[in-house]
Amino acid sequence: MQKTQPAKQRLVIRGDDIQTTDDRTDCARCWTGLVTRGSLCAFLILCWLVSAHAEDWPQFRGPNCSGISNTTQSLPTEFSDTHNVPWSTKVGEGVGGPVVAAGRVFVSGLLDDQTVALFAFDSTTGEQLWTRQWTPGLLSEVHATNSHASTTPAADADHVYFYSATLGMTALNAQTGQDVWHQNLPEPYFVFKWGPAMSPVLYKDKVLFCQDDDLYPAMYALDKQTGEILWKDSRDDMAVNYSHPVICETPHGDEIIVAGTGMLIGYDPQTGRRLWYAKTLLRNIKTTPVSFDGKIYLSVQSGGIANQWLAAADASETGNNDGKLSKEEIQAFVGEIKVPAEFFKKFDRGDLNQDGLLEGEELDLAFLHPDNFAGASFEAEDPADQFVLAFRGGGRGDVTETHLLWKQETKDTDHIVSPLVLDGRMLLVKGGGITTLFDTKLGLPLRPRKRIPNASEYFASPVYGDGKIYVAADNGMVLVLKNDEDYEVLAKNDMGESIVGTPAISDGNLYIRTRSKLICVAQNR
Ligand SMILES: [Ca+2]
Ligand SMILES: [Ca+2]
Repeated sequence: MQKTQPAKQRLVIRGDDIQTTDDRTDCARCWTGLVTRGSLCAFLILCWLVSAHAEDWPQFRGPNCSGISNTTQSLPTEFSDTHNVPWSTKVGEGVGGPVVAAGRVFVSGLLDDQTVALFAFDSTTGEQLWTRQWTPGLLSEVHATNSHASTTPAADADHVYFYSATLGMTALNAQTGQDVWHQNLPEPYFVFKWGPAMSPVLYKDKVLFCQDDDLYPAMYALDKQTGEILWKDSRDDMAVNYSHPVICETPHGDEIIVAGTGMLIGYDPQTGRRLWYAKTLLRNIKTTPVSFDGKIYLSVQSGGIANQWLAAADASETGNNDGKLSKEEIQAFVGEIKVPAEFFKKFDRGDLNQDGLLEGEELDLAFLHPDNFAGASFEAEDPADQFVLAFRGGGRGDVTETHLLWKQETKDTDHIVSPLVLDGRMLLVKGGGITTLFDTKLGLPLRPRKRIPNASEYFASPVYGDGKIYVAADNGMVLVLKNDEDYEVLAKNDMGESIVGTPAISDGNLYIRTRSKLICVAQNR
């Protein structure tokens, strides 16, 4: 049944211009779209992280980026893009997840090559509250899986925080969509087209933002009210990573934990000082750790990454496939946008024999910082190794040995999908639908690997609510697993379109961002 939107006034804001429309059809570019009507561990997640409302999903992967909702309401098992769907709407192309705060749901989208948008909807009715649009300017080519609308906003009852690589960080009034503050941040650069994908994370009075790119990797803490940079940690010792900050509550106070090249780092939230590090990770990490109860759980791999720099440019259509990397090949691979001279300084650093080519060890010398070689050192792990591991927070200095709780070698980590840690179990979902399970006390495998009945790539991370685990796949299926030791598959739901962004859960609703739509799913609707 078609739901008709009331012809009331809505704010439509483009850049700094605020327009008011009497009818959404007046503004085709707003993509207000079609709205249809059809239809135990959670409490361990630190409740103080959820400020405005107990069931908010304020940021990437929800409370503390854990994927775990403490919703007390029933969530649906069987659904589709039309069944058990109270509302759905087109929101442009994108891969960032939706967030929910104080009854509003926010999601970003790319409306065309030069229009990036942020939408605000009433989380129950789907009524569009406002939309903002910006012109992002010159955009680098990104990998087909990524998007120029790749980031997940963060939101509380007052503000929504939106990051875009070319626009920086903006805080908007959650109710009206009007600017509250803007903070310019260095535009990230990713030579191998993985592209930007980092999102803001909220902690008390701060907006945290980590961006490990190929030029100026850094971690920032901004003032929620003003956007002022309260502190910044230059992460020059990092290569490209895509891991979000999480909070660890320790006897010494809260710590901000960020995974990265060669190490896991614990930061002082007030000063940004590095309190501790654990040198156990490999070259790059794209999964986000899970932290609760003073512990941090990680899934890491560098399989295939040892040679990915070569594979990306030398073995591409624009390369000559000779096992060496030249500046010309990198430029040809990047295309028209000139590779920054700053980046080629790294190249020169690695080119030991100064023949203008990187090969073998020179690749690591170029792309890894000389002081942070943990992942590539011959004394350290084999770059192809994969692990699940757990640390205790609260250390100081090098805690590699002292705070490691356990470390388990595995062949079944995924390079993007973050683990779900719940009820003493750590669940991994890997491309192809392979699941593995470890106990969180000792890290021991709980059962042999098992395939869930949906062979697909997986980019979204699993989320939990109401005793069920939702696993969204690139092929548009959402698998629903029962949260017990067997992980029985309760349903396989077809959302009709690829899903890359991690779904959100709030107030008995599941919000699924497919490649072009935001779909609200709820029981018996
Ligand atoms: Ca070559
Ligand atoms: Ca060389």
